[in-house]
Amino acid sequence: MITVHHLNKSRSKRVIWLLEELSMAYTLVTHQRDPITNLAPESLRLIHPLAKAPIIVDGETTLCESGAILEYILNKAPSNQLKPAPNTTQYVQYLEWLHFAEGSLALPVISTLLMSMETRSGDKPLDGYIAKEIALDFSYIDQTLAKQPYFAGDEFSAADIMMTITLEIANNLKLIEACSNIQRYLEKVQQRPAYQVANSHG
Ligand SMILES: N[C@@H](CCC(=O)N[C@@H](CS)C(=O)NCC(=O)O)C(=O)O
Repeated sequence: MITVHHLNKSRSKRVIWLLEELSMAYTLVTHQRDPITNLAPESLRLIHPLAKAPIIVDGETTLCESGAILEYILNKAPSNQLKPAPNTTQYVQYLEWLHFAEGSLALPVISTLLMSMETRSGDKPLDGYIAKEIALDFSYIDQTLAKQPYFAGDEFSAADIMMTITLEIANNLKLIEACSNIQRYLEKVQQRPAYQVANSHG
């Protein structure tokens, strides 16, 4: 059985959400962030040298990186759910968004989060670059969700799980208040019972 090492308020919500959607059994081990530094505790470093959540352990396998973990779990899932069939247009969209969440969108969003915690004053040379990327990315996302209900088309998929967590961070940072399609989308996916189980773990 898969053990999920969950860190409160982190991307490990993606892994719990996916396992709940697939009704797959798992064991949950929760680690708490340091209340002052907000970093992961030493207990996570004992599981994997990178000490970043999520991490899963499955028999002899230990794996970090949320996108890789989602693909690993989907390959083990008893049915071909939450992933469009290869050689379809939906699959191409699925691949793009599955990787876009961490590959492109996380950089400007997490940089904004870190800069919001910065207490030193002075020039912030990356501001211009980040603002440009934020405007470009969220306009593309909002236009996509104006055309279709989910990232891979008409059906909910694991790409939605990857994207939602980054969109939630952006929403907390008030980066997407004007994006009405993203707002409607978030309200919809947050109603899913599997999401609510994942969210209840903090
Ligand atoms: N790209 C990685 C990012 C992993 C990551 O940065 N995790 C954060 C939580 S969302 C973490 O563990 N932070 C605690 C720390 O850096 O000490 C993924 O998608 O899994």
